[in-house]
Amino acid sequence: MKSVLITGGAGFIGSNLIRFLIDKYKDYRIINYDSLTYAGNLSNLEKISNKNYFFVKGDICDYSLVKKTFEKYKIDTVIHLAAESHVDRSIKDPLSFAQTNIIGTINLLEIARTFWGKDFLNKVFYHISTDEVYGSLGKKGYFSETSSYDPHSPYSASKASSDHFVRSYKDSYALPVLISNCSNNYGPYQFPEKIIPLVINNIINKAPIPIYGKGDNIRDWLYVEDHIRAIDLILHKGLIGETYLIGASNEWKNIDLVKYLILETDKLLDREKGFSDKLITYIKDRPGHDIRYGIDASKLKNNLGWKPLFSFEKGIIETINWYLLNNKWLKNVASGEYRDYYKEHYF
Ligand code: NAD
Ligand code: TDX
Repeated sequence: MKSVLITGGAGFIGSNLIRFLIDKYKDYRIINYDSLTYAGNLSNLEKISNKNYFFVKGDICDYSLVKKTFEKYKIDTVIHLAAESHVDRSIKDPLSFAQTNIIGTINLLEIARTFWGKDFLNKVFYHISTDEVYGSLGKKGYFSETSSYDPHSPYSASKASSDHFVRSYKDSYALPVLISNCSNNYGPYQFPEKIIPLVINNIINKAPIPIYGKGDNIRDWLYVEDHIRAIDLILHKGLIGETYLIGASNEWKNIDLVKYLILETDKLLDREKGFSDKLITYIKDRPGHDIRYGIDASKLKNNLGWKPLFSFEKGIIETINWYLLNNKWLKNVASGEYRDYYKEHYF
């Protein structure tokens, strides 16, 4: 039996990961440690009723609460997802990104190292990171595990720094670590500040769809469930100390992506073809906007046998349908009403 601390488990990827692990590993003890920022929402996990699942409301920067949690649940595995994750917010408020993404990560590393002592047998600290640490590609080439770090936003700089700290704990203390850097995810439970749920939400509400610059920046999209399956594989079969890149070779120009979302969402809403085209609104570009991300995931594919199961067509339809069916969830997180509820219960 493993005792797994998942940080950021109430967020988009974390909640999808917890549901997957609880379903697949009935005997694992899963501890979801999350401070419930605007992006964390326990209704993402409300259908879980499992005696091996525990929630701790706490900040990863809180040394004494993280330490107590390690002691109480005898943590042997950490999957670290908690982060401030939105690039635009990082440009407005870089300090909170440095605090959570850098200091929070060091805090966890230090507690894992001291709590586990010298006995690192069957222990693992798995750090979930992003391809944005590698910066921006031109028309050709792909990121790989040997690409140089070249972050351009406070978000990606803070994630790059956290990656370096994780690696330093491997080299300085022999802490058993794993790192994966994934491309852009999409799917159910993503906060509607990120482009895909934001566009779906604005189509539903007939609101303007903001496109930075000319809309010709490129992102490499992966369905969240394929990311989760990669995390599962890396956790159980990955070589300790290694880094793995995750991506589905699914690059889309932002404007093409938005037009595709409009086409499919209008269809599902029974609107005439092209109805929502008029919502497209070009706005001032994001500062430091990376041109292109593209992943070479051959290490993960060749060494661990991973491959994505969702085509983009299938993943997008699942995603749009989920947001249409869960319009109450969407309205709730977009309005912030759920935060008042949590204030009553947890603050
Ligand atoms: P998210 O913003 O949806 O969720 C982040 C979670 O972390 C929230 O539940 C939030 O409450 C929690 N959190 C934030 N600060 C905290 C703190 N100080 N202490 C405790 N909990 C805190 O993010 P996401 O999209 O699910 O991303 C999860 C991880 O995956 C992040 O580390 C991110 O960098 C990485 N990642 C995301 C993507 C993507 O496309 N979303 C791609 C690659 C990597
Ligand atoms: O309103 C918008 N208009 C727009 O044109 C928003 C929110 C975004 N965009 C563009 C910017 C990007 O080129 O769409 C693209 C995707 O933007 P985001 O959804 O904000 O994602 P990105 O900046 O690529 O970062 C994401 O992917 C990697 C996540 O937020 C990170 O957490 C993850 O690490």
